[in-house]
Amino acid sequence: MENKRIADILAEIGDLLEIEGANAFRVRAYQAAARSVRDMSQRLADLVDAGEDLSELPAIGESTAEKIVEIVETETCERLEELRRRLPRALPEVVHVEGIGPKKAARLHEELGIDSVDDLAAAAEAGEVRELEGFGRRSEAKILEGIETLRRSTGRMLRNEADEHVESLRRHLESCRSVHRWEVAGSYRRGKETVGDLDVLVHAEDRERASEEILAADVIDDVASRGDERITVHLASGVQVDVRFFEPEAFGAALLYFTGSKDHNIALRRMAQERDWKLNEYGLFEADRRLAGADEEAIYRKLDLPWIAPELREDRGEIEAARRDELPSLLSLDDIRGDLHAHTDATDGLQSIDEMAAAARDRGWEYLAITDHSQRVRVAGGLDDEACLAHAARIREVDAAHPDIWVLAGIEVDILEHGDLDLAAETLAELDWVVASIHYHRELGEQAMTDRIVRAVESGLVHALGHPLGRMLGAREPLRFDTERVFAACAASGVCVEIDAQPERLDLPDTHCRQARQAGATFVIGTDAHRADNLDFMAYGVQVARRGWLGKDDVVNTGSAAALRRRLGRG
Ligand code: DGT
Ligand code: CA
Ligand code: CA
Ligand code: ZN
Repeated sequence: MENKRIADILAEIGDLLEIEGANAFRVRAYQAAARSVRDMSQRLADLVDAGEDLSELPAIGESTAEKIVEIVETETCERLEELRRRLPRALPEVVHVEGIGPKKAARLHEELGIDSVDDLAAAAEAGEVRELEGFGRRSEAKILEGIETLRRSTGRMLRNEADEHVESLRRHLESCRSVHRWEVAGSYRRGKETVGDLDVLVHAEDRERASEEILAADVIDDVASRGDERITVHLASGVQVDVRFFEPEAFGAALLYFTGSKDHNIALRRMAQERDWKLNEYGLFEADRRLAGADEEAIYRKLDLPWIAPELREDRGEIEAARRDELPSLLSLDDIRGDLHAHTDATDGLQSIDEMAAAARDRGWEYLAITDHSQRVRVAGGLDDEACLAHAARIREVDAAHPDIWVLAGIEVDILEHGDLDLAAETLAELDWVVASIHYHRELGEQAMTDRIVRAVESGLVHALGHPLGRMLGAREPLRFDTERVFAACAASGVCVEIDAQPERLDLPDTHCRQARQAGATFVIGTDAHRADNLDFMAYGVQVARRGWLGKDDVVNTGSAAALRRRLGRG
């Protein structure tokens, strides 16, 4: 049982309780617990097996802890089954459409008999939704857009979900005595922001035995096909895993082929053909003679290329760059020396300043900026000027108590509708680090949106533009604005462009990273952590940066605390 499924069940209970009009406190408790579970880096099922007290975990109370144990043991929970018996089955599905909360879902069900996303699409297309009080033409159009986004994303996992599955597979494959070597290829290895299925390559001398061992995994739900070369299975979550067997002399060629991307492979194969060679998943061949195949590097070398990092293999100019020996020297996770975007329990985070600081220090980082929300974000208990300054004073106390890490007093200040900032200039000037982000008024025209962001960037009060596109993968479309103008403004004003590393955001996306770099911008990778173990999201941000061709020098938080102090004029 993986964390994601536990989280989905808790979230569904919360949604159904809200539809029923249950006490708001209880609804929020389930939603907070669901989010907490979803972002947790440890496997809850392991903690349950070990008999740990789950109520010690952030946002998990005693009754939720009991439910989690029940879910791990029975794969469901009586509370959920009971709610489902009373309420229409498909409501939780409808709630996943952007702009539809549990209340609206309940009304759509009562008044139009909508029981599924398909029903909703049909009703919206027929113009029935706009007739309902409180919906209207615009929200009908938004619903259709939301359904589009949802449909496009179905079947793809976020990076943290993919990691959870890979971790389950790793535990199992390492216990299979006949499996001598295994690697995950495909989009997972290329570090793509979402992953469709997992492509696993295996070397085993005795394939028959290895297959038996592999198929004994309890994470495997069903076996779709089984042959001598390849096994296809589905995990309980529905994720497909293709396992392919290769011999050592072909393993590098297989890794290259199945890492892709397809376009990168095609370009390489063309280079081989120009030399009258053949490149496939078994090797690089001249007639029947294998020129290379055991490792990727040798194949690239034969083609007169240096090894190309998987994150770059998208046929976006990497082969040309490799040929000219101009591949970027990519950033790596070890280069990161701090995080400049984190929340605490002063707003919608789950842990204290002290706990966050200790966790950052435990990762060997030299600094951490605490950037809670400003007042406009009411749902998160955003801070007004007075509360912000009081919070800054507390952050500085914690900083003084931790001589081994610099805890910066910061804020994630909202960019208001016309580009004003949500806190007074005098307040912001008191702080060490200001991230400016958009959370509301997302529907402006492109011109107005561009002006708004540029105005905030040019205010002289902000250090970073937070999650610039404002997208949520599979759930919310990006804001529409002139990215070129905004990145140029960031470059000119010395405002860092953030790569928000939350797996559901990964914002900026890779292609925009390249565009922003072209415009001369500098970057910061922020975890946007809402709890201590979210600091691990940094790895996802680094992956995006690598896919965006960024090097160490492009990213501010690869510098030392001393360098950051100098940059901020606090030397
Ligand atoms: P995904 O799973 O949708 O996130 O994306 P990928 O890139 O993992 O794609 P997938 O799983 O369909 O195939 C894995 C790799 O196998 C792909 O990146 C390149 C290689 N591959 C698959 N089909 C072809 C093909 O028809 N031609 C070539 N050259 N390569 C292929
Ligand atoms: Ca794949
Ligand atoms: Ca595949
Ligand atoms: Zn934010």
